[in-house]
Amino acid sequence: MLPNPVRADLPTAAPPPAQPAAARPGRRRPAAVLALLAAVPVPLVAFGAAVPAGAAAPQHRIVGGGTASTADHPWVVGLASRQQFGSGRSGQFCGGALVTPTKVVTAAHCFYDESKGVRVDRPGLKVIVGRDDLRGSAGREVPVKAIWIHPDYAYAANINDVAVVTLAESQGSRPVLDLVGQGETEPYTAGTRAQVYGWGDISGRSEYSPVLRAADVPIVADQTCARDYPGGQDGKFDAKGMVCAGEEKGGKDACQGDSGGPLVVGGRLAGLVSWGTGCAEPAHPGVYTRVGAVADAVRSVL
Ligand code: 4AZ
Repeated sequence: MLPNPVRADLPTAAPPPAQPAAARPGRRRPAAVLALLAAVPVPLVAFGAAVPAGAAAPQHRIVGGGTASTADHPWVVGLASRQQFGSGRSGQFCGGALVTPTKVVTAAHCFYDESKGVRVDRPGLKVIVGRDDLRGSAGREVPVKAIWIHPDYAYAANINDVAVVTLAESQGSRPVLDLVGQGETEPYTAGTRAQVYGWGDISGRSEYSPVLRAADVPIVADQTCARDYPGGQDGKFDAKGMVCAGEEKGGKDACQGDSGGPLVVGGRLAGLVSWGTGCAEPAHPGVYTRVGAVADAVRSVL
């Protein structure tokens, strides 16, 4: 799920409107419901704020982990549309990873309307490079030349949720992230430590982080994830093209707004934030596009 677009009747400087937590379905679809709920905008006053000390434990734990820096992880980028999402957080709505000086790998669903399931333009799309704090102007906002969506991307089933964005300006010698190779299985061994990065929701209550965050999450066994997501309301896990990461007890996870962001194993791009039920809930780990399943297709357009 992407942050809600700023409605035309709201000042563009406003952050994405919040949704009532209780009513917000955990999964990023069906989003038609989300669109309706979004009609009651609540300004986010507590941007980046943690739950106050002594407050009752939230139902959805924060993503966990902590703040991170693009100085240490220079390949982490944000996708942004100030026109659509407002300028408060530089227009950020998804994450991605720089894999060559001109190519960013992200999720296909970042370019789909969540309420209709159709391909959409992101007006004035930019890739934000080298900016930890979205309230500032560090780094660059790089214009985009082309967007490739996996030809077999299936929106409703979340299959092949991968896209490649071509930058209009080369990032020169900026370090890039290598991809896990096609058919590799070792990076997906259960229990392997992985790191996920993003500026998404820190609480499951549409509190989008203004600063880059990272969490350390273990790879979940395919058979466990198949049990966690058997299909139906919670969505169906497909080990051919997906991988799960997170503690079975919950507590650390990717969330709304992190979509497309990198899941890194051993210093390589192993997954892309794709979907899941809620955020950081027990027995509902984050589901990622399995890069080892789409690496050849991605490489063909790099
Ligand atoms: C989303 O809505 C989303 N907890 C992303 C990741 C996860 C859930 C939802 C995983 O984009």
